[in-house]
Amino acid sequence: MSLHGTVPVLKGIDHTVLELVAALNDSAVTASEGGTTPALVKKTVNAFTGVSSQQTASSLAGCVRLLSSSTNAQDSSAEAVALQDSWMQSAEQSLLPVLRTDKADATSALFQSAVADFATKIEEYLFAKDQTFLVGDTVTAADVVVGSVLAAACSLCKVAVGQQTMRWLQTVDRMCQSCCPQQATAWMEWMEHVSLDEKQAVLEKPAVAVATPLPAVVKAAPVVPKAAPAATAPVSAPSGSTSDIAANVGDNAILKLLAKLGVEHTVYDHAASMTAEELVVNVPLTNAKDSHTKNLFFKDKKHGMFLVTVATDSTVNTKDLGKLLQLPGKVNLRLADTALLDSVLHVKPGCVGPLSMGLVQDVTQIKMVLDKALLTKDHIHSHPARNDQSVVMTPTAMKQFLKELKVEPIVLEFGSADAGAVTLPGKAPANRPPEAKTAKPAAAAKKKGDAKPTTNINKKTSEKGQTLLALQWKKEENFAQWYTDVIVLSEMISYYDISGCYILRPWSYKMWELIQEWFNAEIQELDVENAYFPLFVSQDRLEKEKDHVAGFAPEVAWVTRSGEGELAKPIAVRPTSETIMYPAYSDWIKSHRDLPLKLNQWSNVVRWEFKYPTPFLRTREFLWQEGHTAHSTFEEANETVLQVLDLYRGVYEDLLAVPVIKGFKTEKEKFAGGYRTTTVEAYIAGSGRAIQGATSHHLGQNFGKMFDIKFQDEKGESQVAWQTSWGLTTRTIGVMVMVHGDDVGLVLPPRIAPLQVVIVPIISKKLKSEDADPYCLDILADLKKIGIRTKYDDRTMYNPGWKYNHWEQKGVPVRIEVGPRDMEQKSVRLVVRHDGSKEDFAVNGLGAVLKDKLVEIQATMFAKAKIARDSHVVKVIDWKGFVPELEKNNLVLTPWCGGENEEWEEWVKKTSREESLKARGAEEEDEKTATSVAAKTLCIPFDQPELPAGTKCFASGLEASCWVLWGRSY
Ligand code: 87F
Repeated sequence: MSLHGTVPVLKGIDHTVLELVAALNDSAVTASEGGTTPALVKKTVNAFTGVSSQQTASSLAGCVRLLSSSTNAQDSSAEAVALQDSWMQSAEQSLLPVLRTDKADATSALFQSAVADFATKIEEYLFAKDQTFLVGDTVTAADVVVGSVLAAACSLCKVAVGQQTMRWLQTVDRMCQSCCPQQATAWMEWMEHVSLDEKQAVLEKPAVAVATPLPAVVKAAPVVPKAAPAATAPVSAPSGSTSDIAANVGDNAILKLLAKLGVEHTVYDHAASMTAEELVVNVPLTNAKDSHTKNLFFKDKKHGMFLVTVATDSTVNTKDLGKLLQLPGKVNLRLADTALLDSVLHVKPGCVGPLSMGLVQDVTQIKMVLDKALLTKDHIHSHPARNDQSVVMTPTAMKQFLKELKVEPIVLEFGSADAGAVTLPGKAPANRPPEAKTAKPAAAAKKKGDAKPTTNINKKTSEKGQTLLALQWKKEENFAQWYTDVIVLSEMISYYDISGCYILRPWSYKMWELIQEWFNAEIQELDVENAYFPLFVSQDRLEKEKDHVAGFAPEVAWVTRSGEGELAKPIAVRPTSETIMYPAYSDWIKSHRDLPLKLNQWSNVVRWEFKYPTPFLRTREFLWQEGHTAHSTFEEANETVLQVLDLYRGVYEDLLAVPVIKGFKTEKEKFAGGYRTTTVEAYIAGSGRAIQGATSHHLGQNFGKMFDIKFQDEKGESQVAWQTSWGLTTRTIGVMVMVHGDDVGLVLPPRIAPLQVVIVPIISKKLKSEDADPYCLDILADLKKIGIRTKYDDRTMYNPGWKYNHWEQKGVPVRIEVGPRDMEQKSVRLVVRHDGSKEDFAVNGLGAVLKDKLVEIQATMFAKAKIARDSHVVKVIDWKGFVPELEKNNLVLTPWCGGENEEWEEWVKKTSREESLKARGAEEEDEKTATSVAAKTLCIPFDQPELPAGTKCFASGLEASCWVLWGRSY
């Protein structure tokens, strides 16, 4: 059998596969045909010894394709093809995400679970063929490749394969042996080295970490199958080489600390487990006197923070904890949220443990509570700030560790719910191996009429093979978690180790560039020029006009050192640039001929906030544009303020398809340094909150006076300049995500989409990529020519289903599918992201159709968001109806006394907060929460409904002067 035809399918796969393909083409025969397969096997295995797991993973994917195309020759029934397709899809979905993560090393849980999935899929496939397919049949060169790769990958990451797969591997082995017995390869050695019985035993036993205390930090290391790979590794104690230790410990601050403190411990890897319950199931412990830990991090407004660590079979009753701890007065212990975990313990959810104390800057901030039962164990297993590893130590070592940190734990007795087995709904009892490891392949189970094997992993965590494939939270279920899922999964954001700082990946940065491009073109029309001012501001300058910074001072970040030395005077990092720019304005502006001066700068600013951060919405460093203009008259400045405000409306409504309400800020909410602040306010239905989109300030002459920005008018008289300032930040992007995203992921309005159209060829045995390529490339060229941001996804290692999912998560507005029938009919199928609609169109004239389609999508998305927003704006004329409407997630428009009656604004804020908390049965709010239940004024909308004479303010009962819009806000 010749494999020439498969070469193009492998295009884009790494060199290892190309090498394999070259070898296959050299041999061009199957093992059963008595060709050169042993040499091929040798080459194959050599290729996998010492290569990275990324290469292994991508090679596996290539091999799946090879196997599929070669097995097609044997069985082309619809059923076989469908099975092969589903096998391929599943294998690729499990392997390829791994390939794409930076965690892809052979010891990682992700890699292991991907290989396990791959092996399971082969098993399912073989079962589906009634145990005859490939077993005892002709062995193809592709089987040899897949077999070798599977053996190599399994031994690399120590995942055991199923019985049927073993039989198939043995058949492959036997065939190769009979063909050329002298050629011993690492793979064959492995095959011979471990008997089927042993492998079966491995299958029946769970992966167990045997906690043998070792003197040094030791980490499980991949066993490279140079000689005989250790197939029994899952039951062996963690072991590793010194270089592995260095490499792995080097990355982990806690492991480094343990080593530095000389605390005796061992480390092992396991499946990522978000909760203690999962750990118990995923990583059963052989020694009944060992225990994992269950950890709860609480915050109480009055009593501070508590890290509670108990044995997994102890129960913590939050209500009684205050009593147990003998806390005086009112106790309101609440579980800390992600942001607090991040800022104080520096860990992600699911990774908390007693060792987290090692990362805490000021341990006196936290009271550590330790379960007495843990101290009676032989060993305590706990996470080193990552939940796919555990550190094993004796209670004495744990105490030593805490002592070194100067942490004095409060030791308490907690009751046990049910000593021994913690059985969770749908999960295996603790003394049984995880079902995923022993489950019958789904196909086999189905055949026998069994119930579908239940997964042992909580829905909210990494399901095998789905780790990176789906959102874990629905938008309605948990909006904040959903948001985090969306921005991470769509590759917009990566987290960073400084709280409140995030990496903007190309997908989101491109959106910012599109905003910049549009905004730059618009401000150019207003004769605004771009410039750049320094990042730093001297203390003298910043504090010269104390009034300006007064309220903001706590947020200013200072540089106090360079290298080892202290700076003579600290310098501030710009939180905004008035104090940097206006002294220069004072120098530059002398005469009315120097006006107007209209400058804009694109930059980053730093505001060291202490409220919980939210990517894009509230971050310590953010990107923005800040415009600063100086004019000779009030009116001219006013015109600029309103022109820019309309550009902000344009960014939101026209680019981001997010409706906004324009208005004036009240005196209380305006920028204190200015005369009047205008704003655009958006509404986020998912959280029922409003958010300030951008502000444009009329500064009056305040800053002109402060910074001596004066000019001689035409009459030669000295005048103070009238100024404006205005800013728009990367918050725009977060608002757009929140407004449009759905339970699949991001949904992008076309004008802000880095890619507007993606072309996906439906490659199958009916359509080869070499045939699809010219067809799709022509479409690509046509669309690009007319300015549509288009990509042809011709990657061969991903199947169409994977690509659909990927681009949907990234929110690409339109997908073009090209299948064999489309090609025959010279058409394509368009699938629209925001509503899932599908329609076929002729290729001829497709560009024009798509141009219209994108405009239509943009308009429909805006209309949809506007309907959602409008349905949440209600009018209320008396106090009675106010809080109930807020509780319904509404923005509330009320008659307002305003003006000098500023104190009523504070009254509404305070009273609405109290009433809301009462309605919810809660006592108080965390002051750090970025999302208070109190109502704030959003704006006095420009667009005012009629206010009949004599209308009273809804709060004060005084004469109303206008309508004001209220809401809970970010
Ligand atoms: C934080 C620290 C120091 C906001 C701050 O809105 C100073 C400030 O002046 C500060 N946070 N502000 C107000 C910024 C006003 C204004 N600046 C130019 C804008 C638009 C762009």
